[in-house]
Amino acid sequence: WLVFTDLDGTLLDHHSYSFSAAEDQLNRLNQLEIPLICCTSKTFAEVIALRKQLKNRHPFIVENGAAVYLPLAFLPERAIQAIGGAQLHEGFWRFGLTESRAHWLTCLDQLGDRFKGLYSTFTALGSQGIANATGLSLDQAALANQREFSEPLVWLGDELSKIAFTQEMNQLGASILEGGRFLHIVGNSNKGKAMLWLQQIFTSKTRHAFRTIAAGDGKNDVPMLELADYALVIKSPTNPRLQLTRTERIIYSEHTGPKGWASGIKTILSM
Ligand code: 2M8
Ligand code: MG
Ligand code: MG
Repeated sequence: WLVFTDLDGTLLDHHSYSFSAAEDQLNRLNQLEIPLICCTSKTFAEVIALRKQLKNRHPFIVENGAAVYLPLAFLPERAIQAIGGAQLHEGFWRFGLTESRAHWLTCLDQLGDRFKGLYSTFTALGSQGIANATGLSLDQAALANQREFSEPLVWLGDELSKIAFTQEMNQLGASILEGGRFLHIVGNSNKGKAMLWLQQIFTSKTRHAFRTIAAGDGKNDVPMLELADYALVIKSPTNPRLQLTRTERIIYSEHTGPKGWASGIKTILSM
């Protein structure tokens, strides 16, 4: 098994960011030596802080699938070179799968004043604004703003202007993903593509196939929820139930956040 999990609203409570309701199942995954892979909108800096709390040593995926990080000891250096495209970053191998944050900010500039006042980017909000919008502490908000490959923004306009904005950004090569609170400007990366990429790395490392579980609560999780062997759809306190095109091996959690996560993981592992 490999478990790919979203964090906000899934393993972490949407409001308190606590994972305590999932502690028993987290311990169980450890005992069974099942890798828990964070696959999140969060940044490298945020995941590093969370991995310490989770006592997690596995590879992880950040910024909605824009980059995959492998611990240095995960693979020998010749295997890393054979994959290609890795950079050393603070004790990890980083595989960037899309353009930089600066690139997406330039695309926003190219829209000129047309959507002025209809959104506020993380860059414009700054740490204090991000803290206000998310309930994160000022320090945590600063980590959320240390972005490498994507730009989140709060949408302030109506649905129609959001559609127009999305179309114009698409023409500039950007995709718009929806998380629990924000729109995320990214390239053609997503959590599903990054999950398959990393699954392939696990398979070639161990020379055996894995069954995968993907857990998520937001539209940005749909690509991985569609592609995993088992989809664990976590009830969201803010959004309507996610629609998937797959019809089999889906669990819809009864509870939100870590409580729903824990019972869903328990159910799937007993299948
Ligand atoms: C943002 O991500 C969530 C994910 O669903 C959202 O879009 O609401 C990210 O910017 C992340 O870095 C941050 O930690 C999180 C805080 O709620 O919000
Ligand atoms: Mg989420
Ligand atoms: Mg997320």
